[in-house]
Amino acid sequence: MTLQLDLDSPLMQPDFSFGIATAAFQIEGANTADGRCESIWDKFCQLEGKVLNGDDGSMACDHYHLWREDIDLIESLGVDSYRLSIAWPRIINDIDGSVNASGLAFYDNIINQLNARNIKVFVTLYHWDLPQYLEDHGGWLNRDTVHAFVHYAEIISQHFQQRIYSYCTFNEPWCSAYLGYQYGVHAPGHKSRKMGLQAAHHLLLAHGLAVPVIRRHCGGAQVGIVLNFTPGDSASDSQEDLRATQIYNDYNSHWFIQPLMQGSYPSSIVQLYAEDQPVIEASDLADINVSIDFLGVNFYTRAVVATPASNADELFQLVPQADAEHTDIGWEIHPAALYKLLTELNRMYNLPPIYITENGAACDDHIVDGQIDDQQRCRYLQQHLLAVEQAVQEGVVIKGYFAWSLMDNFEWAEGYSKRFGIVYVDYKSQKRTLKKSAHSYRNLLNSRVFIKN
Ligand code: IFM
Repeated sequence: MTLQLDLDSPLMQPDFSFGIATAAFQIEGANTADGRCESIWDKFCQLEGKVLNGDDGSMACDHYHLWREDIDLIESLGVDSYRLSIAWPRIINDIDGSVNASGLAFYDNIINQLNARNIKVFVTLYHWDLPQYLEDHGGWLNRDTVHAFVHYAEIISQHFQQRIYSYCTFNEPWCSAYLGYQYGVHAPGHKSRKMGLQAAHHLLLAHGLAVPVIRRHCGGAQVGIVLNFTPGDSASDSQEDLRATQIYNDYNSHWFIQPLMQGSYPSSIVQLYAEDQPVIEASDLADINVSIDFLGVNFYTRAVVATPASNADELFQLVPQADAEHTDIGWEIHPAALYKLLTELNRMYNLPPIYITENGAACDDHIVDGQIDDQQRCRYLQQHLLAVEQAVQEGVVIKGYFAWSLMDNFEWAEGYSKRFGIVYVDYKSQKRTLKKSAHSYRNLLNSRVFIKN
């Protein structure tokens, strides 16, 4: 299977941007170099049983030292854009808010190189690596963290201005809040719904307060946020399953997008989880509802949802789809859900332009005779590109697509066991080898040249 789109596809036009994405903690390593302070993920990795095989981010892809080669690699793929995150612990390494010049210098090098090569720079300010000194004071449960983030966002936007094409405040606040504070599977590992909802509120508020500050300094660059969606489909047409699915979607999707777009939280969740509601100050929802230039959508899979057994403490349950195809991380492959998600969000909300900021597959890749024939990933990417194309044809404004990820990397609680890269990483030698999907992505992108000229 090769990646292919018709030459007259809206995705093949010059105004549609193709890119590739990474995140700091997942690739950089060097987690004590040049004044970087500890993050919640450094600490979490040290706790027994939290990360598969006891893996950690101390080496990762050693991108901190191999960034020049990695930029060559990115350029060789022919992408228009590169989405990376900046590690807050490299920049503000002390609770007093002081700035670490070496941290800025590291990203200066990368961003200047990308600018010199005409690769648009999409930066995420927060991709989960909270400085541990803030977690020691309550992390995202403490409203002071909101202000610490705004300070950090100001430092970055003042420094980089329009050298960054697109500023994203947060990547997937659902993960930071729910996986980190409600389900305990991500750093910092708390387990309480009330904490999850409070953390979510503070993350959204930090976004809302940071946007005008970034705008003041960024010289007209785009400012937005990235949300992850695993949309729920009802297991049946029964009233009970439909209701459970609505609650699931309100809790997981609309709890995040509704305040951003409409300045309110879903009333179902406010009522159903009344005791767990966050502390919200009078102007918070108006602040969260700030206008943004783009919405990033990360999509991997869907969920099938049913009403739970009567004694369960959740109001919905997920129904495994044993007969469907899954990726190596156990996620169902269901590209139709991406099309449905995009068209539904477009109907429900007055959206800014969308970027698909992450989409990809974890596969059990192996090098055979120097090659990695990742057929499942190629199929996955092709099917999802067609879903995006279909949504655009139906009038959803989508300006770009980023494959996740440039190269295999630290997959959070799964450690290095899951490979999402289109480039294979041998972690012992740090050798990078293009997988078939990378060759195919490059061919697709290069085939656009005929249109552009
Ligand atoms: O690796 C992650 C990434 O950090 C955030 N989005 C989902 C990816 C796959 O789990």
